[in-house]
Formats: sequence, structure tokens, C-alpha cells
Amino acid sequence: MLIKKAASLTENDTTSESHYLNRRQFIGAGLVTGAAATLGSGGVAAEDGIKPFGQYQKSTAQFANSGFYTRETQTPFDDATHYNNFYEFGTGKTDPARYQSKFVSTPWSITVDGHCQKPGRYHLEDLMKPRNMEERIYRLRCVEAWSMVIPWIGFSLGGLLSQMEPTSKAKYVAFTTLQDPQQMPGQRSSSSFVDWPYIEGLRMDEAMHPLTLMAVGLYGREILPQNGAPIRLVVPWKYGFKSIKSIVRISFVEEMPATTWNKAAPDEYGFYANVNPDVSHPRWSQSSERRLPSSLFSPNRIETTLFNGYAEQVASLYRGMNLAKQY
Ligand SMILES: Nc1nc2c(c(=O)[nH]1)N[C@H]1C(S)=C(S)[C@@H](COP(=O)(O)O)O[C@H]1N2
Ligand SMILES: [Mo]
Repeated sequence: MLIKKAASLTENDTTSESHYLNRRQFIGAGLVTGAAATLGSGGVAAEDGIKPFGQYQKSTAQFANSGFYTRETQTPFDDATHYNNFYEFGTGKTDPARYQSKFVSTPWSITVDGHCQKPGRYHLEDLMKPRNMEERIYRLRCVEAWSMVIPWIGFSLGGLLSQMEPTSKAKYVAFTTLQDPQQMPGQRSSSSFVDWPYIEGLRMDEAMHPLTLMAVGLYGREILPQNGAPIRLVVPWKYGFKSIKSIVRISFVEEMPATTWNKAAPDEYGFYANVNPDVSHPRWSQSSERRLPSSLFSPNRIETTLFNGYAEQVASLYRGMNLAKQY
């Protein structure tokens, strides 16, 4: 997601992954020595705060038609929790896991404002209590051309938005991430590429779509800070940067909101950011992706599909739009 315009910069430079790959090969080779202290069995890091989720409905093949379930191989927990983009904790892929240990996500509240009948400040427990928690196994495709398959736990955003009774003036929904430089070292960095707080947005019909998830867990556990604790958005047919983490504000607005990456580099990151193999990023092709886990020796490259494979569910939202122009 770096926005340097250097002609020589490639997709691999943007992911700064060498440290991560070294760590994987190190663990994979069974040469774990000093690092072993932080690892539990099965390669799952035994960090504080990894708690089993409690009650939720497992995703099964019966949900495949709705897009709620994919049979594809799930990305190992260790990859999904140690290869992250969360610039509030730093721009390196391993920074979020490394710098999250003091992050406090309880108690948590979300401010709801703008064009709705039920604005206010809501405790997260109160928003979760009336809802059934469901597992959704989704593909996640980053605009940097890597991808994962992650079993999330959460609930459809649509139900929560309806509860707030949006008025007819609500055409878009804007989301804001916590701003707290004390806890988020990336927000203290003066060389930051982006303005804080991180802001994302969806058109109302996108926000109401049943695939649009508010995630509070993953892999049967409570969500970890590096993945956006205690609550983050997951929009599986869009590039990962739309799936904003650690949400503290939801605003119903009339105009298309100014979003973080779109503001930083409008020619590179659009508001819609629908996954599209035919619309290249100015600096790299989007026609294929690296499915994690991958390594230098086994890159695991696969073809990217329109709307990240969710065209059947979401293509109708964009009928009549020029996807190359409204990228
Ligand atoms: N607040 C915030 N949300 C964010 C980001 C970020 O830097 N800050 N990065 C985004 C990007 S680019 C991606 S690919 C996904 C990654 O989610 P994951 O680390 O849980 O896989 O989070 C998105 N949400
Ligand atoms: Mo991303």
C-alpha cells in the first residue's frame, strides 16, 4: 500500500515480506530455538488474549450458494495473525503482531451518528447481545496481490444498520478506526503515508448486502488486535483495505466519504475497490494473486476472479457502472 512512485518499485517491494518469509522457513525447518518460548503447540503463538470464541454457528457447505462458505484450503492461523496490514501498528507485515500486546479492546464502544433515528454511543456488548454469531469462511484479497482464506466469526452489518433506522438521506456509511497514538505506534510515526484516523466507507446497498460482515472472531477464537479487535469490517469482494479494523464510529452520510487510501493516492486506490483481474493497479497487474501460505520456492500463484469470486452474489450492485472508471 505504499504510494512511492519510484519506477522500479514492484509489488514485492510493497509487501516487505522478507522478514516474514525468513520466520516461516525458520519455524518450518524445525530450527526454532530462542523463539520457541513464545510458541505453543501446532505453531500457534501462545500470546495473551487468544480466547476461544464461545457460541457461534459453524459455516458449512449448505451456505456455499450464499458465498458464506468456501471449501478452499484455509490459511493457517499463524499466517493470518502474523502477516497483516494494520498501519496503525507499523507498515511492516509483522509489525501488527509484534506491537499489539498492550492494545486494550475492552471496554469498547461505537459512536453511531449522521442520518439515522437512533444515533448514540453503544457498548459493543449491547450491539452483540441480540445477534447470532455466525462463522463465514471468506477469501480476503489484498490490493497488493496476495490473498488468504479466513474463517471469521461475526454478524451481517445490515442488521446493525437497520437497528439504527437510517433515514432516506443516508446514501453511504463511513467507518472510523480508533485513534490512539499511545497504543498504536504507527500513529506516532512522522513518516506516515496516511492521515489518521483511518476511514473507510461503503455505499448503502453494499453495506446492507448479507456478505458484508462485522467480524469479532476468527478461527474459533476471539479476534486478535492485529486483525482488528474487537470489531472490524470484512467485505470479501473488495480489496482488503476496505475492511477497516478496530471500528469506533459508524456514520450515515449523504455524500461519498473521503477514505484513507483514496485520499492518499486516488489514481491507485478507488472508493469502490472491487476486486477485478481486468483493471490493473498503475504499478502491477491484478490478474493473479499469491495465496498464502506461499514461499519463494512455492509461490502458490492463482488467478484472480471478478469480485473475488463473489460475482454471483454482488455483480447486480454494479450493473451499468464502468468498472474501469469507477475502480
Ligand atoms: N484501520 C486499518 N484497517 C485496515 C488496514 C489498516 O492499515 N488500518 N489495512 C487494510 C488492509 S490493506 C488489509 S489487506 C486488511 C488486512 O486484514 P488482516 O490483517 O486481518 O488480514 O486490513 C485492512 N484494514
Ligand atoms: Mo490490503
